[in-house]
Amino acid sequence: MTSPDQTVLVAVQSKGHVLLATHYNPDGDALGSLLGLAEILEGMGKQVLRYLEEPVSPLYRFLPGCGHIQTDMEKVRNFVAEAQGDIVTVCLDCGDEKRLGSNSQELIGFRPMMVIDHHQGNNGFGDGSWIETHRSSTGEMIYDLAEAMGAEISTRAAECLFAAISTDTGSFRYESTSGHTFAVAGELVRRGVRPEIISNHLYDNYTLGRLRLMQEVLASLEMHERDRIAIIRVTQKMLERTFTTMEDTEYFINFPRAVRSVRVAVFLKEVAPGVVSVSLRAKGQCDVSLIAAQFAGGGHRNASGYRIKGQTLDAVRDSLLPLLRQGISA
Ligand SMILES: [Mn+2]
Repeated sequence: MTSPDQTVLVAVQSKGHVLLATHYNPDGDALGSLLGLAEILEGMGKQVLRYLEEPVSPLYRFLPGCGHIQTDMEKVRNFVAEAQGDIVTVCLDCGDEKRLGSNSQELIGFRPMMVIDHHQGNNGFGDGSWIETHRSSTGEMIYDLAEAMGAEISTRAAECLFAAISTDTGSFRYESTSGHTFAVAGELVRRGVRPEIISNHLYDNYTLGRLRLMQEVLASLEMHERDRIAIIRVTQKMLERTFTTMEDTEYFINFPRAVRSVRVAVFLKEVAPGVVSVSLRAKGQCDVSLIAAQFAGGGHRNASGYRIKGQTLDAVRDSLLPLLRQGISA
């Protein structure tokens, strides 16, 4: 474990108002870090605004503090104005300023901005940044930030951070899961987290529609390169037929990834008409962050993604396959 960057630490500690933001389409780590840090800062007597571009997906609504999330930029502007300079913006789990979403330009203007993240290829936007790519999750870093500030971590905050770490490590299974990750998780449990309850919410709480959607998505499975590349897809039609949303596809990619022969699993998502989002998950040597970077995307060595407009799912697959072939044979 390393300690938090001093600029980030001092900025967060010294300001009375904190604006928190994360990437669009937030995952468990993004939300858990944001909500956990919000609880910690409020415990220190600070005014906090939890900003998200869109309302929280039902999957994560059990997280403490969800009800305080603001999606209205007007509220953000007022919060900033009322702070009269006694404010810092903290951007969490977001590797790139564009991933802040459709209001990124305006959010970037709320200075000073501090960045706390573990994504490879984070370009260090902001006035101060604390980026450690070997970390399991941003949630783990928030725990260390709280410790460094001498701040109390309530049960509510601990629940948020535990959910963040659990989701970003695939339930403490991925390569980035370190001894320190387990130590932090242990501390969070000591503060009142009940892992079985968090896991119930995260992993045993799905709708029947999601199971039917899974049926359709898994039926789309294609195997390439002697079963080393697995590709699944989801279309808007599938979502309509099963009364589900794109959020219901979370973790689907783990099924093809779990096949013994598979080196890279790909999930093609028609997120809107003419817009394809691509998720890549690798096992072993293939660095899929390099492949995503070729399409202006980003991520980690074993998990990355990108977006393409104006192409069919088949065309996106066809442009990706040659790079994957190279990646798995490198
Ligand atoms: Mn993360």
